[in-house]
Amino acid sequence: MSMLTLHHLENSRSQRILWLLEELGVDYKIQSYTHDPKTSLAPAELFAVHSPGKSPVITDGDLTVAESGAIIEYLVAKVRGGYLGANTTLNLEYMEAALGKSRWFCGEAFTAADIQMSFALEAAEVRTNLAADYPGLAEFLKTIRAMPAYRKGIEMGGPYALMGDD
Ligand SMILES: N[C@@H](CCC(=O)N[C@@H](CS)C(=O)NCC(=O)O)C(=O)O
Repeated sequence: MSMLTLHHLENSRSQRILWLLEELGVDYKIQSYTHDPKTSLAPAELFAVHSPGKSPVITDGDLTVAESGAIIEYLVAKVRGGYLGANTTLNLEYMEAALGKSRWFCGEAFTAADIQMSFALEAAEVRTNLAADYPGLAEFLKTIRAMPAYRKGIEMGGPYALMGDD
């Protein structure tokens, strides 16, 4: 797939997209355009990329995105989504491996560390397919949810929206 390209018109609001690309550390290339010296409009080459002939415009593979706001949202989602997704996976894999080595997070006995870890896992359960991808972590949640003190805590605190059905 071809590299993300910013179609950049000189002296224009496209400058903000250059700044954002640099902030996000995205790999990109610039296709530069200059204003028509007679009309001050964008050159015909920019109209060929996207018919209104305005900059900024980005192309990313087969996709063309115009309008500054849409471009900003696209770039932020593309980079942050990838970053968060990759880190979530790394952390869940690490926790799954830990529970592969011992019954609880700090060994064979239940400790407060398990209470500390529970929230991240309950949050992950809502956003991932924990049962299929991380069976050890899913089993951990099932086990803690059957513990009397956990259940009493739910009773004391009222409905807990992160919880699964079981
Ligand atoms: N609402 C658009 C406006 C884009 C726009 O008007 N860009 C100007 C440069 S600041 C442009 O391409 N002018 C060239 C022309 O009108 O031919 C956005 O924010 O992306």
